[in-house]
Amino acid sequence: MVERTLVIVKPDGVRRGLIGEVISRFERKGFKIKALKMIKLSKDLAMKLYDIHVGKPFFNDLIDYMTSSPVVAIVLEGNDAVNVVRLMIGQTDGRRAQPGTIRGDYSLSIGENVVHAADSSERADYEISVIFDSSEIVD
Ligand code: IDP
Ligand code: MG
Repeated sequence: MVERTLVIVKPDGVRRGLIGEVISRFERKGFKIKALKMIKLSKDLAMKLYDIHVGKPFFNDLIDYMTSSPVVAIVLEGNDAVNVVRLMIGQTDGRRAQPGTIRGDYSLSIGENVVHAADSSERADYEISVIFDSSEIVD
């Protein structure tokens, strides 16, 4: 089923010059880019994006990290986009993520792990609406 998902190149990914690498992997896989922007997340937006993690021990560090420097937010569309993109980014902890995945190839950390991706279709719709106005998404 064709669906959309949200990917974010996190601050460490942007700082390390991995924007193009991340985008090109998804383009080569066959996803269509429906929206794309660089943005410095406000604390409010970061907290909305990660609302499900409120109260967890890493929450404050996560918000500080996500607001520390600009990110690149991308809406991707394609068959089973949510699950395929999650497979392509790999496990949360870069030390455990499979080589060949983005985190498996570029991260050694559970916190600074280069990319974010929505983990369900419902979360994708919600997260896209947090970051993008509908006028910013192409048909
Ligand atoms: P995900 O990004 O693979 O979906 P989540 O469990 O949803 O992983 O966590 C969101 C983000 O919070 C992670 O990508 C990572 O940046 C951070 N995070 C998750 N667990 C930890 C932890 O145990 N220590 C530090 N940061 C964490
Ligand atoms: Mg998650």
